[in-house]
Amino acid sequence: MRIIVAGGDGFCGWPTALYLSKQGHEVAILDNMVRRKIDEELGSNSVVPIFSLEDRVNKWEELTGNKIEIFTGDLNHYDFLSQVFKQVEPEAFVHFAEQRSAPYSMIDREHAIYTQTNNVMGNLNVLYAIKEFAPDCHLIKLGTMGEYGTPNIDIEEGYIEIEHKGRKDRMPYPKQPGSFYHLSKVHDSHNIMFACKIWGIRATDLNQGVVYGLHTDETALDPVLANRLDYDGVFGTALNRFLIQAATGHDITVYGSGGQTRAFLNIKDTVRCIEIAANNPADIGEFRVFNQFTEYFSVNDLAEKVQKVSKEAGLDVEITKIENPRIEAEDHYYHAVNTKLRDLGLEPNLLTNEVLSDILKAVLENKTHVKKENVLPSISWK
Ligand code: NAD
Ligand code: USQ
Repeated sequence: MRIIVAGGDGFCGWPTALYLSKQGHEVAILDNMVRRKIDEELGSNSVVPIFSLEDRVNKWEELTGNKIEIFTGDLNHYDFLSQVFKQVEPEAFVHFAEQRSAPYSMIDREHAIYTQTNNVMGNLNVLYAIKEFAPDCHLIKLGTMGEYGTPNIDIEEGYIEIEHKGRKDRMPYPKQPGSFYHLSKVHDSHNIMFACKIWGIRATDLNQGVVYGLHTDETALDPVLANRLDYDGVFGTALNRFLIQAATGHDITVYGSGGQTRAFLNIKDTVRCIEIAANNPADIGEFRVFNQFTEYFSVNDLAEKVQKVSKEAGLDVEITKIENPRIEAEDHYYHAVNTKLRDLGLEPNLLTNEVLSDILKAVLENKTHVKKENVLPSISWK
């Protein structure tokens, strides 16, 4: 299959591009490198040093004989995007290319506007490009479990049957997101659903949970193929951050009381979920939604797991509850459905102590790259 991986230089996109290439697909990466520029803006970095995209792709070809073409440019430049579509004639378009940090979107007005413009307009351009140049192309779009928020009822996969005043309908599941970033994903979902309805586009919205881990079998082949690993208070995500904090002797930073529960998955399952979606495309005109996670945990559960594994590795790690910089429920019901990807063959990599120890080991090898001043959260929702 000819597949474009947009955002293929990022944390989820790079291992996905390699995995799809290994399965024999013809993969092209589209990326405008903005994530690397945001590191400069924030004075931050990946814990694991990452090589240029050209170096990464050349090393992959040297090791496997597989070519990955690079298109450097912005989804918001429609002429550029049109050229890529005309040249590649994609059968699937995997869309990771968005500003994905909730705290970054909450810095100030400019960052909120950048996030929503970049994400919502970029996605709209992709929809138009599919309509104009590749109407049969399957859009595989990364959404997020955070679109749903934390309702006091079970979270279904995209849709809910509602009975109201004696009548029934299948409606999009209500969305109550918790940041301007998460809201951008809700806006994307609405635009995709509408485009499927009016133009007959086929799309899968993958509402992904928080991703942890760093290596996949492919990125572990050579240091030049290493994946990025964020730890700072802006782009670092809960479990990865806790492991890096443990490795560097920093207290584990639980925000508020720590009862916040979120859905999680290993990066090794992210790449597999994308393959499953690509191999089982949505029908023409179908807007399909999968909840892409394998387990859920409270922030306290995660902190305790990391503390336990770290103690076994001889590290003395404390858990500190700090004032929550976000506005979010800290004590809530959480039960989300995730059967669709399982039904299509996903076999989850669960969060065992062994998995935690492996990530911790990789982090310990790179801990000197952590800039300690970036570890505490600096952005408030208020
Ligand atoms: P990332 O920031 O590491 O990667 C995103 C990539 O997209 C970067 O390489 C960036 O340069 C590129 N990009 C951004 N805007 C672009 C544009 N307009 N044109 C071209 N390229 C652009 O993020 P990630 O962690 O790999 O996340 C990828 C996707 O998965 C995002 O859409 C995110 O919302 C979603 N997601 C991520 C997680 C997670 O825990 N990391 C969880 C759920 C969903
Ligand atoms: N948290 C802490 N301490 C920390 C960091 C986070 O207690 O040091 C808490 C947060 O308050 C929040 C939870 O952990 O309750 C998750 O925060 P996070 O930073 O790990 O994840 P989030 O901001 O939700 O965003 C990440 C990705 C985003 C993706 C989302 C999936 O950055 O791209 O969409 O996870 S989800 O959470 O399912 O929406």
